[in-house]
Amino acid sequence: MPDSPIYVTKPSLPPLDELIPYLEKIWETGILSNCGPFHQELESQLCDYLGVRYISLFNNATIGLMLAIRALDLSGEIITTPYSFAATSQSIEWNGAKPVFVDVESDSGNMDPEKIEAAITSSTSAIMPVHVYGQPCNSGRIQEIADKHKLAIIYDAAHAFGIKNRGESILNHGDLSVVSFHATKVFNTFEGGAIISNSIEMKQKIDSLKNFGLQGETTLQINGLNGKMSEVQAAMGLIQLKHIDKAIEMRKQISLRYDEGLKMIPGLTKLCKDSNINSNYSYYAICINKNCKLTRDEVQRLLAGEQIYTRKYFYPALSDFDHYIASAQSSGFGLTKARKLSREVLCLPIYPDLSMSECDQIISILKENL
Ligand code: T4K
Repeated sequence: MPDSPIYVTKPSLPPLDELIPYLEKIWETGILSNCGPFHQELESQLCDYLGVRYISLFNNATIGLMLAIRALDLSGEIITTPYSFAATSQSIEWNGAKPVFVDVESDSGNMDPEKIEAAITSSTSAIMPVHVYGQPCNSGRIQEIADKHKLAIIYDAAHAFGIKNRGESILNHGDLSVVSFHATKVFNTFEGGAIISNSIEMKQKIDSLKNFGLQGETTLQINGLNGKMSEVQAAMGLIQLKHIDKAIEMRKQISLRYDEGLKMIPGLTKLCKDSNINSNYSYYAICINKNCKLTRDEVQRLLAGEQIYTRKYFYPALSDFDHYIASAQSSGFGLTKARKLSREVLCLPIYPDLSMSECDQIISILKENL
């Protein structure tokens, strides 16, 4: 048993003394919020780091998703994935639109592009896929379908900080992408998030929307919200950026250790479609199928008995929540792969401070019992 409990993740925190000069500056200037100097600097540095043109910082990704939908004036039905976190479908509903769930690919957990067209109706305005665990969606195919039917695309890229495919940021795909900087994410600003857009006009619209929809003091362009990131959060982001490459490298080493240690266990596979991307190693998701000695839930209980706390991201599938079940069933789209994954996937602990010996303990418990 480990000396202290191991959770699925633990936030990366920089040395506290690196934050002090930033706090002193904030105290000196009295600028706490409303797109101050740290906020502007973080936007600029993130554009360079991520390889994107325009970024708008947010207080969290959920508000970012809600305002991304508002920025594109979407309504009616939005096609999305049931294999995600509640924020994906909730952001659609907060805009008075209806989430329509289509099934996923079993080897990635991402929306299956070939299921989209059957779900398009005259009310469909957009597609909202999720890059689950940071694995890129098949965005080329999704774009083709969106172009053919004149639909917008918003990527829920909450897990996709820094992911590149053949050297290009996947955050540039679609009309807008929304990334999360929550405490449990690879890059955290305590809470936080951002919308990536492709034009200065769209960035200006989003920046207005997150500031109540105001344009200057006397004009309200549209109903907005308060989605602004504070200066303390932005300062945290500036410091985190100095450490992010090292943090991702440490995650990579843990991921490789799991790959090696878990490869021969019957009925246990890693959920990973594309190993040729620059991953951020944010999640280590395993699939435990019927050929395994124990079920997924039994494996979770076994590890919990050893103070190792895994998570069933994403169980239940969104379409199986009471709130959605009736409409998901009446749509008639089989969601069997999403349901199967939600019953079989377990996310193992992965974070920079997880020691190799703790990682080895987890591997040993699984090898001895499965
Ligand atoms: N879209 C997708 C696809 C998402 O996955 C999410 C969020 C969003 C959109 C929305 O993004 P944000 O609006 O949050 O920016 C967590 C997170 O709260 C949530 O951000 C995340 N996805 C979701 C997948 O997971 P919980 O309920 O699992 O978190 P919690 O509190 O149980 O934390 C897990 C473990 O992490 C704990 O056992 C201990 C550790 N932990 C957590 C926190 C918050 C810490 O050590 N320190 C901490 O401060 O939801």
